[in-house]
Amino acid sequence: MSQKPALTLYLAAPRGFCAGVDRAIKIVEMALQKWGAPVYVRHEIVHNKFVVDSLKALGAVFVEELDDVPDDRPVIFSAHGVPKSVPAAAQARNMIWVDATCPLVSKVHIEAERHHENGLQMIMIGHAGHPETIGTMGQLPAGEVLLVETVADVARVEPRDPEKLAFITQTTLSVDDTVEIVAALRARFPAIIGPHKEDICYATTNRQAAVKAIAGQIDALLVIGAPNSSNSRRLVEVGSANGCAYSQLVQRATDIDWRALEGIRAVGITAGASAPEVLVNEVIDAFRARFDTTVELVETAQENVEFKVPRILRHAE
Ligand code: 2E4
Ligand code: SF4
Repeated sequence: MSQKPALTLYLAAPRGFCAGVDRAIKIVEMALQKWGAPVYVRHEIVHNKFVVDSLKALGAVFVEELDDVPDDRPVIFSAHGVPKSVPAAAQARNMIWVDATCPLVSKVHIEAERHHENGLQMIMIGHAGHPETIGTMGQLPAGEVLLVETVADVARVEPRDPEKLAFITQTTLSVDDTVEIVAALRARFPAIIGPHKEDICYATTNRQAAVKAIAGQIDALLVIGAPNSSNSRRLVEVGSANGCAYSQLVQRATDIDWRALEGIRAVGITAGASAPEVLVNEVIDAFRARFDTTVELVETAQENVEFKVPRILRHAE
């Protein structure tokens, strides 16, 4: 008989890679096939060290600025999006560039432009300094997009004309926190125009809903993801806010604090949109080594979204 303590792992679904991440990684792999190494990538293609290291091994070179890329090598822009100035600079240098911005982020860029053409100033709900926020704000001239991060920020923001305003959001925000920020915006600026709810994407929404479904029945939640991954960090917050006090971000199995899990009987596992399934399996295996583990899948939605890679990388049909 097994001497290991019994433990149930509730495996959230959907979890892990979304369509935008799948596409972005595929773009780097296909670019390496088409042009050979090195292919440069501006910023981590997605916020995951394991993914980045795997692509480095194939010949991708990751840099933070376009200035760090030689004129004669292809460059890929990360899934988070880039300010307009970046492709413009690549064009001016006659570089080959491929935009791996998730189409759902590009959709927000287009929304911002459309509002701007209609004479509206924008309020963006997002996290300061995050590459997606920088990229989206960088679609319009300076001063045309004002950033709010919290309900308190809404009281402080000073638009040019409260009658000519629209709002947009980052795609990876907390659904629940954003409801409150949008309500505060609508209360202070009744004329504000916006999307039906916000611009949070399907993958963010589904992963948060799956965590909510398990949070009440677990003693601990482990979110596999990176510290710089916004959507992964939001999953940790959703766990804590919905009844699981011990919610932790782990990059992989070696990050698990086993002493903190002593005596625990039910653990939830999920993964951010940039975290590969091999790391989920690694974590499950680490549990199996220490506990008599039963895995229960808790599936709250099914996803079948797929995005095409840019034409420049498609094989002749
Ligand atoms: C682009 C947009 O934005 P976040 O920090 O969550 O990015 P990450 O790379 O972790 O996830 C993929 C992604 C990329 C999400 N939204
Ligand atoms: Fe696109 Fe959403 Fe995935 Fe971000 S989390 S890459 S917006 S599908």
